Amino acid sequence: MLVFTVPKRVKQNSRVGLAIAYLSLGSNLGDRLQYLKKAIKEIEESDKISIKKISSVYETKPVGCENQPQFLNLVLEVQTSLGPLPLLERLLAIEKEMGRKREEKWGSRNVDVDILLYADLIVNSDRLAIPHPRMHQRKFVLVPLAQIAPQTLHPLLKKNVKEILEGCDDNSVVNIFIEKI
Ligand code: GSY
Repeated sequence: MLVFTVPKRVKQNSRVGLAIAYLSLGSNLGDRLQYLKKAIKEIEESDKISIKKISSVYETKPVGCENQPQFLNLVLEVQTSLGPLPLLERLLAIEKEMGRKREEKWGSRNVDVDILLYADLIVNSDRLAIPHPRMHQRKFVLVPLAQIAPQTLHPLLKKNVKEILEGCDDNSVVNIFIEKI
């Protein structure tokens, strides 16, 4: 069952039903930059999603799946009139169109797209957890997110992204690979 908890007024423009969400993109197979570019294009061309900000691209060591190639990671700020689940469906469809198979949870991937935050919603369901349950522990997420949204609040931790990054004890190296994709 889908449980939505709305801690306070949903930061959504109720007249037009628009929400700001943050997405994490990663690739560690083949032409990683091309895969990220293609995923960005697919997201931008999606109905009801528009991209507002794009972080730099960072090269990062794999976390949780150590014997794998290095990742390229970035974060997008999007505005969407899709709810969290329809947004997830659209992102999964893009991953699938781009050839991602999700059989292996920690396997290499040509592209992976995760929802980090969706307005100030808290979602806990079998299919979706928002905020992303590990985002506060991962520098490969926090560094690009802090670049484009340092003041954005994590609705569970009640801290902004900059504060979470400063307190994060992941000491993996997250280097800029290219400033502007
Ligand atoms: O959760 C996204 C996939 N992923 C990544 C990633 O995107 N970047 C890094 N550095 N490590 C990762 N481990 C996994 S799983």
